[in-house]
Amino acid sequence: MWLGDPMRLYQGFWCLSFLLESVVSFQTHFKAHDTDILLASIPKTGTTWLKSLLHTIINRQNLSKNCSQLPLHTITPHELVPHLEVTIYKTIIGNQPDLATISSPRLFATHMPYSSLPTSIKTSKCKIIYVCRNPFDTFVSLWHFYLQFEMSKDIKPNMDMMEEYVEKYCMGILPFGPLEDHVLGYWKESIENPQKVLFLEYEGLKKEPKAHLKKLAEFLGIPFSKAEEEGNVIKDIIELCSLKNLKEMEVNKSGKFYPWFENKTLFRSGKVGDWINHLTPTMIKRIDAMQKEINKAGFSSTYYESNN
Ligand code: PAP
Repeated sequence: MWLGDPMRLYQGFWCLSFLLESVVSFQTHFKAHDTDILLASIPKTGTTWLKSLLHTIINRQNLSKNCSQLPLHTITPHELVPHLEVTIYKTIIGNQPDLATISSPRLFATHMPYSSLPTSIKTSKCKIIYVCRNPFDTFVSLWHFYLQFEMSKDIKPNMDMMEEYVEKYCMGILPFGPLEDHVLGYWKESIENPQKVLFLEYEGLKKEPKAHLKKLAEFLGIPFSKAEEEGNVIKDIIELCSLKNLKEMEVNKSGKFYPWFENKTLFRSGKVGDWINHLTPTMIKRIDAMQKEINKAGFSSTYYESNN
């Protein structure tokens, strides 16, 4: 269970039970195109932000339009860049979704670990962007988010319970976890196959947004022109997709794109290092030990270090 939500161990990862059928359907039926772009992440590591950025970078010719006509103003980032297992194959269970009519590049997202992606994603030339986040803030974000989940509404959290969940998290028992396998799977692929997988860090995007946007656009084969770089295009994209801006948009303030939670739940503080205000020294020590294991297995972050 993850805060009221049953999970099943499937192909070595913890799958929320209500998504199992759609996960299998996605694995069985999805056929990647060479031009597809896939955003991959474990929940709460920057998915919504990257969805907004990717959609805006790809459709940046729209930036010259009146600002209120931009799709992000009326459509949630999660509808603009749908999750394959959470949205596309979930709503159409039993039927084949017609993905052929979507114009290219098709932009999708997934929370699945690399090892469980459908073969056609791995064998085609489609591109994968992976975003990870420091494990402390990721836990705090997960904790806050799931307590607002429909299925968790009767749970009264306390410190003992939070400690129990830190332990679960560090043992790999979290939606789409273990975290270690998730990060390492995409990390290794990004090292072996850098044309295929671009590995990004939430903290890096916060610290050096312009450099990251340039890297993203280059990776996608649509680099910013000299005129765009010298003008306001990159700055405008960063501004449009900022947490402050998205949080204020009516479409994100109200309503439910997913039946399980309100859109506004996806926009909280977005602060790097906010974990210090929520975790006890024991919890910090435990998560730090997990991070050290991830580092030992070959991943090293450019933007944060182990605390001890
Ligand atoms: P998901 O995987 O369920 O879609 P995801 O978007 O990855 O969730 O995570 C939400 C986190 O990203 C929240 O972090 P917090 O709990 O620490 O505050 C949310 O605030 C943050 N977030 C959402 N949009 C943005 C954005 N535009 N810029 C930076 N952070 C953002």
